[in-house]
Amino acid sequence: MEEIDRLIEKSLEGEKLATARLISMVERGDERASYILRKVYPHSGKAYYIGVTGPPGAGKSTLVDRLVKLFCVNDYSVGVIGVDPCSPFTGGALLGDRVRMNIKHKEWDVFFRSMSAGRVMGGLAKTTKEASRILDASGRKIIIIETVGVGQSELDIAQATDTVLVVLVPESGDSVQVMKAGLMEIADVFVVNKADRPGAENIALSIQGMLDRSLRKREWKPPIFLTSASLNKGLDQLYDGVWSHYRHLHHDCRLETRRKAQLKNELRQLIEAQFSEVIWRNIINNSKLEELVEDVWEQKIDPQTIARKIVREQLRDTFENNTVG
Ligand SMILES: Nc1nc2c(ncn2[C@@H]2O[C@H](COP(=O)(O)OP(=O)(O)OP(=O)(O)O)[C@@H](O)[C@H]2O)c(=O)[nH]1
Ligand SMILES: [Mg+2]
Repeated sequence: MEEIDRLIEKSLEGEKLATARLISMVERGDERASYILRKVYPHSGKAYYIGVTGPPGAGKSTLVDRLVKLFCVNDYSVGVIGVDPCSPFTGGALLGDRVRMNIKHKEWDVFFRSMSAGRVMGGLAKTTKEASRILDASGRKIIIIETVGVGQSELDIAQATDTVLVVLVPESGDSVQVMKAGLMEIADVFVVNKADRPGAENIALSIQGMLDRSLRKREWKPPIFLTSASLNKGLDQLYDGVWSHYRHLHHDCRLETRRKAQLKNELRQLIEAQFSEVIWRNIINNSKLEELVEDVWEQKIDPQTIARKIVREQLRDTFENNTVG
């Protein structure tokens, strides 16, 4: 048996080290990555995916840490992926998180992994999804993905998980800001953390007000929990709240609908990525683009026509030479 097959087999049996090695390969864009993903895919899809997002420093990691413990106490195997959308230079904090969590959970069988933009080849969202599938196939029943809610990352987390926890703090400011961040739309469960500080009730009320005023018809009304992760307060209620969303998803094929919508998006992105790779392969190699610019500049041809022509030629060449990978 090939070494890679042995590694895959061990990971599927739940061995942590093998799983970690597979994830590393996928992360750095190893040539065996697509083989690995093809082999593990049929074994994935059994885990419950939970996303945790919110502003920097809201207490997400502390909260995840507490939730992990509750899942472990209840005999669930857990995998955690911490996503750092920032550059490798600011990635130090996350590594700190991971180490801290690892120490706390020495007694539990938890798989922790951090992903940072600086290390990952081929897109953080894509790699996070791939890594979580490997974890899923390795038998982790609960997969938690933590990401800082800045910009695109919170939308990505909604694309990759079954239940999204949006963590806010009393300082999160007025509700308008919450809405601007796009967090309102993706939240399945709201958490007002650091409830030991003043203003927690107020922010909970303004979230509630916004939910009530929201025009969108919702099958699920996102509950709001007040927690104090560092003081271990409100965690049991939150834990139950997460499971109630899980139960909601298991009625009327909602989970299936959600995951299929995610798959549709994923496929669209992958097809687009492959398509543009095929299109650009030769054009970039031949530095043909400059020549085309000259033609357009001299008004020999218009941009629309040339773009269409290029795509047509490129696709024809690709299929005739049978170079589609
Ligand atoms: N007062 C108070 N502090 C808290 C609470 N939860 C977490 N903290 C503190 O807030 C700080 C940030 O906590 P983290 O868990 O690292 O926050 P985070 O959201 O994961 O941070 P990033 O991943 O860097 O965005 C730490 O010093 C925690 O001890 C809480 O409920 N109350
Ligand atoms: Mg964190």
